[in-house]
Amino acid sequence: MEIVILAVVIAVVVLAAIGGLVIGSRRKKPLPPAPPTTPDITAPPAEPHVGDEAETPRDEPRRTIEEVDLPGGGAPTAVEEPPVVPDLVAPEIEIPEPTEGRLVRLRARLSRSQNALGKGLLILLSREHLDEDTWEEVEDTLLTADVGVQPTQELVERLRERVKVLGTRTPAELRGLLREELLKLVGTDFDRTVKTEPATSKPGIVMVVGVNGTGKTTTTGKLARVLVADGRSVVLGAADTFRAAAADQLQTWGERVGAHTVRGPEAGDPASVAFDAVKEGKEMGADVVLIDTAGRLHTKTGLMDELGKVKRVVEKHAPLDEVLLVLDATTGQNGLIQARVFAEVVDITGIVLTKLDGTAKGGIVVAVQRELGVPVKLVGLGEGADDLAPFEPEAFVDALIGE
Ligand SMILES: Nc1nc2c(ncn2[C@@H]2O[C@H](COP(=O)(O)OP(=O)(O)OP(=O)(O)O)[C@@H](O)[C@H]2O)c(=O)[nH]1
Ligand SMILES: [Mg+2]
Repeated sequence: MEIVILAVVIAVVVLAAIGGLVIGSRRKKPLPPAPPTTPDITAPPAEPHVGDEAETPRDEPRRTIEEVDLPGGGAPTAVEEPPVVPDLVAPEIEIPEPTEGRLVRLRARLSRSQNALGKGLLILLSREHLDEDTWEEVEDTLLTADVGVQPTQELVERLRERVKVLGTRTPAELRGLLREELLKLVGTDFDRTVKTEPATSKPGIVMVVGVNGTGKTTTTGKLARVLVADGRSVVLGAADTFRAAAADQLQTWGERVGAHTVRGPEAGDPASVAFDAVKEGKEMGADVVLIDTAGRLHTKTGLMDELGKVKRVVEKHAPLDEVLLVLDATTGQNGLIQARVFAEVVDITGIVLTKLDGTAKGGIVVAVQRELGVPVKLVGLGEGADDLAPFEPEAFVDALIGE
């Protein structure tokens, strides 16, 4: 009996000792880090409102390991990453899409012109009886799509003749016929390459002009990408000195593809910025200098004179290889008036038609070429960085009349 009592006492003492050890060993461990008391400046002000969850929302920005104060200054076990200093980090250079076949890839963007012009004409020409009313509708369709009066009359005449010769018309025949005639109007003989390679010495010089908001800066930025994609080095000249934001906008485009932007003081002389841009382009051995200019109304003679001066000053370096007039396709006939005045002040060598997505007036391509005798070289088909396509008449007409 005594032995049993003794055994029980020993067992109790042993158990107590083990328990104490365990507790003791727990006490010896450092306390877990106390919840941080410093407020998290990345979190929104923590004002509780009725209905707010008591819990911290799951999507609250997480703190990194470096932000948590560890007791005793113990080094964190995780590998420390170097601190990120945003200002010193070089922007990531983008690789623009290749330019070949862009118009084919982007042809769905022409759907509004396609419905109004291409499909509209095919439906009309497929009617059993092509009476005078129908021909009038054909004419209206072309005029509404901004093809212009003279080209419209020519096309209707040609179509009338050819349909008569054809007699019975299959849809395939009609499509082929319309394709041929539209191609003739758009013109396949123009040289539509954007000239950036001067015969004698680098860099090629391109100036971009047009009225306000047509898409000059965007086009300059997109064109820089096209050139970079083709392996050329580009310097940008921010000769829009009216607004500081204009130079920032251009510089942002440049940084995305690693192109240097030359800018001047706000409200400074645009001609001297353009001159400096070409000078720096030469010094840097750049392939091409693209000069963005401020939007100006063609009716403001002072501003138009200024544009003429920008061109003349740049020409002290070398003749310009391209003067691109940027026209907003949605402005229709008004674009033609602008085109005429700009062509008088600076010799336009190519047209960029922007915003062809979102308009049914694709016929403006025909009208503006007629007006200036200068080819459409590029078309803007969206706000995306690679939504600028070299203009290809075949791909354009195919997009209009559909597959
Ligand atoms: N949908 C569409 N929008 C375009 C296209 N090209 C330009 N834009 C938009 O048109 C707007 C004006 O473009 P900008 O490049 O700033 O025009 P800008 O001619 O430089 O304007 P200013 O310098 O003020 O005269 C921007 O919102 C562009 O994204 C295009 O092809 N399609
Ligand atoms: Mg601009």
